[in-house]
Amino acid sequence: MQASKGRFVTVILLTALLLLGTLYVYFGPPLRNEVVISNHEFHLVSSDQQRWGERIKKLWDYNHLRYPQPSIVKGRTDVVTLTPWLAPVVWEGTFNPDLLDSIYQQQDISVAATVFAVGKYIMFLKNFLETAEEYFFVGFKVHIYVFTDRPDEVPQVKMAPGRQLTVLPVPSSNRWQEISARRMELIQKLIEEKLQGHGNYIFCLDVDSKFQGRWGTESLGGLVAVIHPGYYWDPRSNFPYERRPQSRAYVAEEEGDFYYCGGAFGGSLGEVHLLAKTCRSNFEADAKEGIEAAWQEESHLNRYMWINKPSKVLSPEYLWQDFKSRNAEIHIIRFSGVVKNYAEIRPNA
Ligand code: UD2
Repeated sequence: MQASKGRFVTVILLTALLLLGTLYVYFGPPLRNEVVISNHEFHLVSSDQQRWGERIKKLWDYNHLRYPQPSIVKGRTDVVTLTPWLAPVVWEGTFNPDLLDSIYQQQDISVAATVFAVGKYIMFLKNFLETAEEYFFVGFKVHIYVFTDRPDEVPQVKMAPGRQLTVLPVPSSNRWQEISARRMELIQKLIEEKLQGHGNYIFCLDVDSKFQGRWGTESLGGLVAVIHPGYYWDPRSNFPYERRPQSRAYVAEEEGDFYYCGGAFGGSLGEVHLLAKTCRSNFEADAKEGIEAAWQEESHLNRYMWINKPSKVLSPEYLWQDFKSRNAEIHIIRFSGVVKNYAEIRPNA
């Protein structure tokens, strides 16, 4: 009886010792410096900088490194995924959304979006905002700036924590061309006056559109352009670039890479500021000489992207058109222009 009691106490003591040893190995002071992964880079961190909380977080963070094995010999073969200047072209199936999100979550990024709803275009705003809640940078800090001449008609849309909306009044106009083109000036000013130091990325989007699928961290880059859904099978001589050499938006027949959308573009605040400022000043200099480019700011944007190559190109998944049937290479539609009756909604025909 006495002997079995002694054995029992020994077992208890050994178990407690083993438990303490395990805790010490995981959470005790390290014997040497360690490599930890932070913000996508490897850093040597000295042992005394480590705290308990950080260690637990680190063990947790390693989970983001568990994902399916990537391959360089298997993947999408029906589309081109790199431009000739080696910018990625983003298509469904070319990225791991969870991995990308976990990388950007560690950087605590915030994303601004601009949308213009002037005159009757206010009718598109509700759908735009509601679908953005569902698909646009879900789980990240998002700040949507709505430019409108009808602030009272901005719909109340419930936004998730970390997401917010600011309404900025703008004057009405009798010409849709002017509304569309003035966006560059207002985006330039917004970045200068409100966004410097208050965010990382910005996207500028058409309001007569809706989100239908994930638009997230895979789209982030320095200068980001979206390929227009209407022309990507065409030779560049067919692109609706501005073809008059007098215009600052001019692109010659044998020039140009892709035809990009005016309805969606973005990137870092610095890059988008430069783009908006350049397109605005070229547009205004043209106007002084009595020229308006074929597709207003879209023409100037295309000229800009020809000279200053985008660092990331988004496939037409990122701006499809609802009136078009989906092509075979489009596995998902993320954002699309809704069908609209131009004569009914524009202030001029
Ligand atoms: C294309 C572009 C658009 C712009 C335009 C040329 C796409 C999908 N769309 O579309 O971005 O480059 O050609 O100028 O690439 N707006 C108002 N009120 C108005 C008129 C326009 O708020 O009365 C705003 C609104 O945000 C709209 C945007 O300007 O989404 C562009 O106007 P649009 O949609 O009428 O231009 P559209 O369809 O010709």
